[in-house]
Amino acid sequence: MAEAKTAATVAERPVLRVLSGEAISPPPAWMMRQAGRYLPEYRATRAEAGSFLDLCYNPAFATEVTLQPIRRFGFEASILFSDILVIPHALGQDVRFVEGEGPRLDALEGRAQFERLREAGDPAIFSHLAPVFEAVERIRGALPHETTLLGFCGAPWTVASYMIGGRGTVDLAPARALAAADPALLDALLDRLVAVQTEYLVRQLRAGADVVQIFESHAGVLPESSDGDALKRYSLGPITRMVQGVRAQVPDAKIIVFAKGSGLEGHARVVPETGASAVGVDWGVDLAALRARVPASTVTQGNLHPETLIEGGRALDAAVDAILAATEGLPHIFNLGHGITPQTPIAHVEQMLARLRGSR
Ligand code: 1CP
Repeated sequence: MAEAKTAATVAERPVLRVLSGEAISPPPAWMMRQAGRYLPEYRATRAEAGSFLDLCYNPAFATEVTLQPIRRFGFEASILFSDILVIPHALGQDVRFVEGEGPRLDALEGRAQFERLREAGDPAIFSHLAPVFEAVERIRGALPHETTLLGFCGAPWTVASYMIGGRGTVDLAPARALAAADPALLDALLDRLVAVQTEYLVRQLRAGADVVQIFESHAGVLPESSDGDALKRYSLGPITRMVQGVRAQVPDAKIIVFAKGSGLEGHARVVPETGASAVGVDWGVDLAALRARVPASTVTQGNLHPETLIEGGRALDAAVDAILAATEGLPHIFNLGHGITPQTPIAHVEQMLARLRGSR
């Protein structure tokens, strides 16, 4: 079971302090996709585990790869190693990860496939996901006390887009076509994802996650909405229902929402509309402009461009400095503006942290 989040625990975990509104200098840091193929120790564990899903569903291996970036870099937060697509898998959809290509699902093309999915209350969903909760418990037990543990899931629209398209696509054409052809079906799918994933996040929090992050990786590509507010209709609306549903069971839950591609205005809407504790900022947004646009009390996270991390050198130092300048005296968690990529040199991650930690 999770430890009680006493005031003392919060005081000892810098990421939780920032999420409670405190500005810390230098800001605590972690990286999206911090466990992954840029690390030789990850590649070794991955080879031992077998398939990508075998790694996700094996609590011992999932714990090991979650801890690897903490041991190597001492990040202030750790993120559960899993994937947003374990949810379609738990709903009964076929999910595979093809080496070098990414995820492949049996595309959900219409009502016949939807009706074969498990219903939200089906206990089989959570017995399928039991290894994830076991991993969360083990990770929390193994982490340094001061390190915050994040759980996560995908936002309903992003997960639905993979379920409908069967794979990642740039323009999400299959999901947008379904929205036009059968809007009620898309709504039913989004509703099911809201219900299942609300429970999923609650169980991660109860297993020991301190914080959860909702990844809306495809907030920049949405179907048209008759009321002209597609961001609310497909993205922020379902996310809001999840935030409220989680808080109905875990009243003080800390929730970060990352709505990639939603632009400056979309990012500015995240906290006021969803009630999230913080907004994750993608690399396409000018962080200084966003900070000028939102109240000083808003907690932000981000947003170093992953390509700048690959480039290294003076460009990297300058980009770290710019993030610090934009967030000075404000509650901010240092991160990338999207996931780290496999070709990133480890020395550049070290350089990034040295610049950050030497900045005081
Ligand atoms: O073995 C491998 O290295 C496979 C690559 C990989 C990894 C390391 C995939 C396949 N998923 C993951 C882990 C993962 N995925 C984490 C782990 C925790 C961490 O260290 O950050 C998290 C949080 C995710 C979340 C995820 N999966 C998102 C949302 C965030 C984002 O990057 O936008 C998405 C969209 C996915 C789907 C997915 N899983 C994997 C890939 C390559 C993709 C993207 C596919 C595509 O759009 O084409």
